[in-house]
Amino acid sequence: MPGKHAKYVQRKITVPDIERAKMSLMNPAFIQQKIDERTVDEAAKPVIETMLREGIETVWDRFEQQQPPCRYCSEGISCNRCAMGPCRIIPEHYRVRGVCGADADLIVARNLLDTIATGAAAHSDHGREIIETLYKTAIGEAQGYEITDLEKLKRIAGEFGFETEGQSTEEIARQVSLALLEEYGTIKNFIQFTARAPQQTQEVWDAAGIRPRSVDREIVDAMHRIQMGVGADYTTMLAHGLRTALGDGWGGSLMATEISDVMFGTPTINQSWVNLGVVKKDQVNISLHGHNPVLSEMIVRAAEDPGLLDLAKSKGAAGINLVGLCCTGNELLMRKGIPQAGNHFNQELLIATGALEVMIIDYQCIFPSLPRTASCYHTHIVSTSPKSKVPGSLYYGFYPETAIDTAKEIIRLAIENFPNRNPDKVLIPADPMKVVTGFSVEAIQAALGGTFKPLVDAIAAGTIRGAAGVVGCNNPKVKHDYGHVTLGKELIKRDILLVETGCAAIASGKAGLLRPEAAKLAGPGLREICETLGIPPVLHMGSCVDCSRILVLAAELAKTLGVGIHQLPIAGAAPEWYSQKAVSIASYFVASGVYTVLGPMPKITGSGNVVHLLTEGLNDVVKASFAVEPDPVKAAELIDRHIGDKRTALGI
Ligand code: SF4
Ligand code: MSK
Repeated sequence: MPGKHAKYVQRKITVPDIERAKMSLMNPAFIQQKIDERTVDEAAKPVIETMLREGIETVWDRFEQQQPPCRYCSEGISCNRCAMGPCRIIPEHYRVRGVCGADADLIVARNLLDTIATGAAAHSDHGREIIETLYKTAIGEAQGYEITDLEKLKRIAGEFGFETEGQSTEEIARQVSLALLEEYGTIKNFIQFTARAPQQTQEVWDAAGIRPRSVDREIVDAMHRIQMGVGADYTTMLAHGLRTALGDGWGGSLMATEISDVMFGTPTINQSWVNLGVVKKDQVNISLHGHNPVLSEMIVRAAEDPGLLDLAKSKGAAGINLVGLCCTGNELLMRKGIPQAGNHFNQELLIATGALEVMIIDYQCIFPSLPRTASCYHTHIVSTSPKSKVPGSLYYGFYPETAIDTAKEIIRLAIENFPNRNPDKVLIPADPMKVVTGFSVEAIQAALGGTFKPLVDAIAAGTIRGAAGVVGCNNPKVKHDYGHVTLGKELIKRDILLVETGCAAIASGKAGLLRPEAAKLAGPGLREICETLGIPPVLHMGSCVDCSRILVLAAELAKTLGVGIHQLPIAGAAPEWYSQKAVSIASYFVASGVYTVLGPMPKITGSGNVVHLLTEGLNDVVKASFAVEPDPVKAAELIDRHIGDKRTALGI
């Protein structure tokens, strides 16, 4: 296979802290303290213990090695943007401007705009690849793909004014995919899907001058502004950050979600399992890690191939077990009920179960060090995207034209690797936790009887006080899953319905909050609604790009109520965020009118003006703002108070 390269040969992983941990084996209290500091995920704990004892490095070890962090970088007042620098703002040493003359406000705003644009680009480029696959499917050049949700495809065609009557499915798909690809650089000066927002929200954008003109244009404009000698006013830099993020939320991400639904099916409510216990001792285990369902959907199909199942049996395996990780996993869990091994900080631990034959990665949120971890086991890391070739992995370039063939080749590699498993190293640490998933906007609407009115009525009556979108990642600055789970429990207790995506949703799943039985942890109103409908109090809405589903849901609720999104008793939260993508998500939530509370502090504290603008000033611009609260109990109080204020303003 062209481009493939040999598996990384790993020297023994040794780092001082790990060595200390190994030496402390005689001190079980040391090991226990480390585990307790690191996670609340019960299935993860025995695996972390094994990795500590074996001296296998994890994200937590690397985090400890990086302490203490640079103060200037942490506050956002270091700049490495041009060759006159690097520069730092150190007021106590009279260094109040970089070499070019940029002050703290500008340096902080410029760094933040860079971060937002990076996140928006990642989501949107992912969306573009899915649309390109739809186009190739339409013209007969993609192998194994089909159009699954024709109704949604026609609905989108209608939004662009295309006639679908009498047209073949392929022709509609061709027209829609070309129209969506054009949205990346459209000259009509607005992104079509922004028209899905309530009129009042669109008016806010137009008054602020932040309705996105096209996906790529706002990202390129952001890159232009952060070039030395362009953007000089922190306020316009931040306003452009909101515009860029809106191009992600109502553009790149929403297109990714919609076309993934068209191709692979709009999720419906279904049941599955999560945590590291989904790995099976007697089967060939393959994990799918990353974000893009274009690859993983084909792996799912290829894994059903009778020839491959026979091959697995001939190697002594009872079958082929696919498990998800991060957002590729979320996509499969939502649509296919494929079990999910965990979220971001479970990726190294999954390898350390010793029972994983292959970890397939596409892109985003993948630790570049995974081959180092895998070298301690028999696991192969298989990278598949030319954008994300990881040194030490086996590279199988994945392209829609040869999708099924490549998928089968990777599965064959996993099967051939099964006999190399060392049974003495296998550690399947827990029984899997049941989850109910698949809450697309359409599935929620169907569960409510075809209209959002019952939900709006329940909110108006106060049975449900409001809703919160809890999203985002894991970050070693927060104990793994503690922020998500604590915030979730605190909010449902207050009769606030949760909609979740990404690693937040999986944290809730592992903690049992995605089961209808979790209704007993909710306040009386929410509990009653959940028990009547047989749904959990925390609804899993999908992957990171599916935060766009939360926007669409908010838009539908606002339209049903006849208000702008900013008037709804809703909020957003990202208690353990780490990624640039999460910054873009939080920014498009706020720009769409959703008050959003972050856990870890963004790198902005070096500018009081920027902090003030983001936490207060934006209320005058987009009628919503950010807050930062690392303590999830206090974050719940902030959200509760905000929802109370919005209810009062609505007179409900
Ligand atoms: Fe320094 Fe200005 Fe260059 Fe940044 S852009 S490195 S602040 S001279
Ligand atoms: S995977 S962006 S760690 S949610 Fe989408 Fe999780 Fe955050 Fe990645």
